Amino acid sequence: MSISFVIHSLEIPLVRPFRTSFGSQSVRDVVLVEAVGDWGASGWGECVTMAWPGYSAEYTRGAINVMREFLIPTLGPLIDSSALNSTPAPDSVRAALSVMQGNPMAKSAIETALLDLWLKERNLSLGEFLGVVRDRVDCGVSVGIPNSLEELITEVGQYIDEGYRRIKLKVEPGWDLEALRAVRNEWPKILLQVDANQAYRRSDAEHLAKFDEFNLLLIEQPLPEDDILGHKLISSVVSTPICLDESILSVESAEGAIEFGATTIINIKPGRVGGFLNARDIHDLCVEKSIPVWCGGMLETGIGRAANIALAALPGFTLPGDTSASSRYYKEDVTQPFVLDNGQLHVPTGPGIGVEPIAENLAQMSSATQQIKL
Ligand code: OSB
Ligand code: MG
Repeated sequence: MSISFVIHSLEIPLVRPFRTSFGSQSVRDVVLVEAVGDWGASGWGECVTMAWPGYSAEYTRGAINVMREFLIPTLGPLIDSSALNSTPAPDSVRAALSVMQGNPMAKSAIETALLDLWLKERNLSLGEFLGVVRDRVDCGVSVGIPNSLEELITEVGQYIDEGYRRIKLKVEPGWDLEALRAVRNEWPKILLQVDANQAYRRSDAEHLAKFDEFNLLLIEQPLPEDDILGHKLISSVVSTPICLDESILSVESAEGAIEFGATTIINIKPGRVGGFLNARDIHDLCVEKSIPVWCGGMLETGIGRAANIALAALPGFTLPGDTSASSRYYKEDVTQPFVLDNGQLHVPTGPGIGVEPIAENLAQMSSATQQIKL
């Protein structure tokens, strides 16, 4: 049998610019990986890299390159040896990709495309495969750094009116206490948290302790990715729970950070940890260790979002995720839009990830398409 891959590059304007401590974007450069089986079906995965290495070392053009030159070719023998009309099993795909270091977002996109195809062959949904325990998930929303406090209040007010169950403010030195004070004054009771994307340093511990008065659910990734000791030091000065995002790259790094006392809550993003199998394994570890988890986001289109929502329906995901409706990001999504229903999104139930790109939208948003034959 044979499977070929198509890498679709898309550009989709965001409904508003999204600024974080690592930069700003107004257009999402999306990469969708399509695994095409020779029996006609396709599986889809989204590569969640940004255009530049600001969030992590991976970035879009590098990810496309590593997929084409190394990750897809390394799967050749596995795909060739699979039985007629059958996609290699998810575990074997993960094992084959693991001979290459790093590049978790690129690996995740390929693994998910093959997983989607494998699930479709079995008429199984990703949710059934992962073991979901609910049919809808609580949604939060991540609020970028705006130009003014007035803009912030307007934007947050709009999300609260739409029904979002938790607000996350992006912060950085110079945009933190005032923003928190303004939001807390307006809405004393909402679930509120912040994300610094590594913008502070160990010497900011006393400053971060001032966040405590705002009754936050958590402070996400205040320090650089590799500063595990720093996060432990910060948590001895700050009472608000510290939650790691960028620092958690595997089950082992999760276990290390938990045991060391650097984190008490974890943001799980399938792209950051190299796919849904690793994401599920980190979830299972966190359940065992009584560490609450929530599902992060990377401004995904409906393709990545559909799969994230299934993950977020696992039992350990006890906090609302950054799994927002399509309208939070895009005027038009590449799939049927995900629409908020009383602050929640429904877990897709169709085979595989449960959604497909709408051909017209894909064509219209597409900036380049690369066919890779094994
Ligand atoms: O750190 O969680 C983050 C978006 C891009 C890169 C990193 C992050 C984010 C978000 C938005 O916070 C989450 C989303 O709504 O998809
Ligand atoms: Mg984050």
